[in-house]
Amino acid sequence: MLPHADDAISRDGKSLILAYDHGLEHGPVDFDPNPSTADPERLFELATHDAVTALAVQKGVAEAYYPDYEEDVNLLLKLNGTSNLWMGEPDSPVNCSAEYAAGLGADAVGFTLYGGSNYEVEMAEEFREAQEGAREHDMGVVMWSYPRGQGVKNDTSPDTISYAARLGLELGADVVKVKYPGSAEAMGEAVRMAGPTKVVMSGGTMRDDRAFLRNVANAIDAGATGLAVGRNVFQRDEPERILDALEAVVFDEVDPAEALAI
Ligand code: FBP
Repeated sequence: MLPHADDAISRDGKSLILAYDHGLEHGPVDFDPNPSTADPERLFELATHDAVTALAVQKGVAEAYYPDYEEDVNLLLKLNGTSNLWMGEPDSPVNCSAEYAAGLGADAVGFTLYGGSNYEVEMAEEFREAQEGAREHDMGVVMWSYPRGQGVKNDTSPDTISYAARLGLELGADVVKVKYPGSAEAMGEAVRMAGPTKVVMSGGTMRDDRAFLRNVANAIDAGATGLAVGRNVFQRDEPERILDALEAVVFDEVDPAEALAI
């Protein structure tokens, strides 16, 4: 972890990363609730919202759309990813190098690590290459730290999430993205384990406004520095409205009920 390495994808030390790698990770089904979001252009437009500090996409989407948005959107390029069609032990093939990401204009790279998977050893070696490559090109490193697979009984238990956060620190991520462990107390422990590595909360499946914003506020209170969210923004009928509220909760620490009334 290097001080300030994530500055390009943060605002006042906090981050709201809009995640849009779902076309690969889950497939077109994730666009069903809001069909216009199948068009990456819609997400790049959303990413110009003041609340959004970076847009996370895969290489192909970046190649096709980022040239038109370089001025207005910070790019977080995922270097690995897997489809829902894969039915084996959790793994995530590398599809882009840090060097290629730098050439596309990325401000940071993203990498999924499935600790506890039978492929953990290979994934950690691949992460090393990505992390060191990012350092060479002055890009931040965001780890999607998602323990799962044969070695993991409960992938969102407080112990598992603390371990996930710690993996981010140990392996040299600037920001580690973890699932919400169910309470502010458990999130606080994960933040403590991550030390100087910043912890952001994963968005998860669609929830009602209040419940979602309450989790986000709890995570911020517990020391998380923001969130990396996909479905809970782009599957809504009015994604801009939830971004307005998230901006208030994450950056101004406004109470969720008040944020929704803005
Ligand atoms: P959501 O906010 O929609 O949960 O997205 C976060 C994310 O990490 C995405 O970047 C990724 O596509 C997805 O979740 C993977 O989720 P999972 O592997 O748990 O299905």
